[in-house]
Amino acid sequence: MKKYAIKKIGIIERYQEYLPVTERTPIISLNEGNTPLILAEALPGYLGLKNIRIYYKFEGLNPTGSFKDRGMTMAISKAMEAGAKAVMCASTGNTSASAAAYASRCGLKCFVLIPEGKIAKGKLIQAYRYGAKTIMVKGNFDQALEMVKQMTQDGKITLVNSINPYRIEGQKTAAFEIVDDLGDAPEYHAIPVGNAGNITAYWKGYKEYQKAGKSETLPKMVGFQAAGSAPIVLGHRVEKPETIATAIRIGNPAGWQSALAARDESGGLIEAVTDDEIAWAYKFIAEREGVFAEPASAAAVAGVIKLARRNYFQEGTRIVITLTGSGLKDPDYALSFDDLVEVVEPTYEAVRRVVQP
Ligand code: AN7
Repeated sequence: MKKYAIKKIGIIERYQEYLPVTERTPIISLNEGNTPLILAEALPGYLGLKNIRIYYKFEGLNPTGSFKDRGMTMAISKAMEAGAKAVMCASTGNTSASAAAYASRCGLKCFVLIPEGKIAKGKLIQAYRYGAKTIMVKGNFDQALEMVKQMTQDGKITLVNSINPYRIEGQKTAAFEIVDDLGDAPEYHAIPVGNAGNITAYWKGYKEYQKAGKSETLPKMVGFQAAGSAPIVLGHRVEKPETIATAIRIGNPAGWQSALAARDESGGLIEAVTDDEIAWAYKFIAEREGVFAEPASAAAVAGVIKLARRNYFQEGTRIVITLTGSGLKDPDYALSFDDLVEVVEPTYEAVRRVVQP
């Protein structure tokens, strides 16, 4: 058997010519990126879509289990280059997990502000165990972000939320990977929208890659918010955002304007999906596709289902759905569906009764 050298590189090394890095930038990486584009086997048939291929860009397979690692390798590397000693973010969970991990790798102090009681347990565990100072605020993400902006204003602590432009730079590489895999951009790109950094990043990535001659076309960006946290759809701030998809429980997104630009320049849309629609999509992709993503990610799947039902997608096209985070992040939500669970006595007869091949 032929032996291959094991060399797995992160997004900065892979795409450095498209990123604001120099020889002086220390690369703080956990080999993020290079995530699979998984062909949907069940969803097109279920929706009665003929001649349309759907792919899941499964970002749950990044080192900390979400797409945030792409932006964080950039933000932390640039912070180190600038001589930072500490970083800080507000988070619905995934940003804090990622910031904590990358900061620990290079000895930076890390402070995270999270809404008390409203972040998924897996993410909370990560912030703790990667060693971040974890501060729970008795409020929501929007309030936490406001605090972080004030705390980092004097420049002593570096802000690593997606208003840090290096975050967007790193995250745009997901679009590059999709074009590299498909040979061109897909016709549609579906994505959940929370603070609206990622939709901004993908659109930037697709545009830059087209300019570089790597793709001929650009996708329509179709973004989805949770109905109880849908400021962009409603056209006004939501003071008390609510949704079971806690990752996108955000009422005043920092990337609001750039999300509108992505929507309008691409000829796409941003719509809302209900928690029931999210729950249905969440179960479908796990139970029928073997892909376990968190509820916020399922919002994009729910959105594609909704659009397909009104014949939005043209035949002969490709849809890429970004599944932003791993299903393992939110065990409480996963266990809230007990429809497949049976508790039995430890006897052959009892087990036999519930095992019907
Ligand atoms: C799984 O971690 O905002 O629209 O603080 O964790 O770029 O905000 C997370 C957002 C989608 C929305 N899916 O992305 C945070 C945070 C998952 C997420 C989003 C988030 P943006």
